[in-house]
Amino acid sequence: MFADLIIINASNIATCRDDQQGAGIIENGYVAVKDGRIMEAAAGSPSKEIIGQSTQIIDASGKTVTPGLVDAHTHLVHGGSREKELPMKLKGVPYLEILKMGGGILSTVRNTRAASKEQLKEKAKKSLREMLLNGTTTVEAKSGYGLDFDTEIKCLEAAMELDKEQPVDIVSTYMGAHAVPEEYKGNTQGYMDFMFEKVMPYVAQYKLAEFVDVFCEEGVFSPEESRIIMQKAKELGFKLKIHADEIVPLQGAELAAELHATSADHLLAASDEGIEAMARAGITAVTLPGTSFYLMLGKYAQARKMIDAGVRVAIATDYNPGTNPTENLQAIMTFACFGMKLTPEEIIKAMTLNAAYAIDRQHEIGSIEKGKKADLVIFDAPNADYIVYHYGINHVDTVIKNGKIVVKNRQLI
Ligand code: IZC
Ligand code: ZN
Repeated sequence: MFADLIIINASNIATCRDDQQGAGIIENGYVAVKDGRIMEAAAGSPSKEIIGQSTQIIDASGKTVTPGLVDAHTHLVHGGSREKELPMKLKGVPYLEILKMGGGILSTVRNTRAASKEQLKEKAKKSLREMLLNGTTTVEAKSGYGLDFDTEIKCLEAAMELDKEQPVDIVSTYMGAHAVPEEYKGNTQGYMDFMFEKVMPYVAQYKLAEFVDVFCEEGVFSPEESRIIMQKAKELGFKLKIHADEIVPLQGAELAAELHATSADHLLAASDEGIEAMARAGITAVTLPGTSFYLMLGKYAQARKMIDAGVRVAIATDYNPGTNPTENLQAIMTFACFGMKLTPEEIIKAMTLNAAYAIDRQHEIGSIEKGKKADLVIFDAPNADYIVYHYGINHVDTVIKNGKIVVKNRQLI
């Protein structure tokens, strides 16, 4: 059987397979693709038997091949931006204080409500292009800047349409529990009832989201409220995520374990017991070191402790207009390295296979092994260390999505 496409002479191939140490590096090898799937990957050169007349050959001499990057935590669809909050941030006004004053998330809610679906799509499409050029082939996208029925649905529909209109795969999350909207100020219970009665059943019925996420944080949703929201989501058939222990320790990691969430995200203030509970329950930790940097927290999630405890650790951007406005996972690699002291191989695996686990796509994407989707990135870098070390620039040369070249010589095609 002839391959459709073969990447040859790759200096390094990070297979990111579960049964391999580190990132499962193959030196000087090739990757063959057939019908949009990985056919084989090995050291050396492909056998003549799989090279036909129409087999496309890409020479990756001096380059590194990885699975397509998976960004497992973003707030992709939103209106406006928040650069006007920079002076306040520099004066030291805390994030939760800005939110309390009606800024932060609530300012983005006003901009998102005012935008049309087409405007939101146009903005998100720009971000998706940026992501793809930087090597991201699958992205998780949360709603949560509408909060009212029409705007939440508008944002989820925008994500669903974008999934079909451009190459990056989108996995949707309903995050009505991102903040209590101004019209329900002081009436969190009323807002929860509204989500339970009006929004969540609709989102479930029309399959507008696969996950439900909750911002469990002081002054936002308490652990008790978060538990109720997550239980309700579970009853409706959603899989669960939680913004847990980001700023104030509230035993969010323990809650994720108790309710068997797919992932718990942030976790800067997670307790040792919470980490142990996550390991026992098999919850993927999504760490967001770009957010630690951008909020100037001087503190990162204890990724090493989590790994040692047996927790699967993913790394994502948290792309959003407030706490990490970047689509670029490569920049986050360097923060992960210096902030969380992970090795480049651990970081690549955390942004591919482990990130796939965080969105329940581990059987389809995240590693270079026979049968998986042929989502691949060729970095113009001789090894994973180099990508992380030479930071702030884009090393991506070629991106292959479902076996087709979608970025070539750093350009979208
Ligand atoms: O817009 O501030 N943490 N949600 C929870 C965010 C950050 C996004 C935002
Ligand atoms: Zn988030």
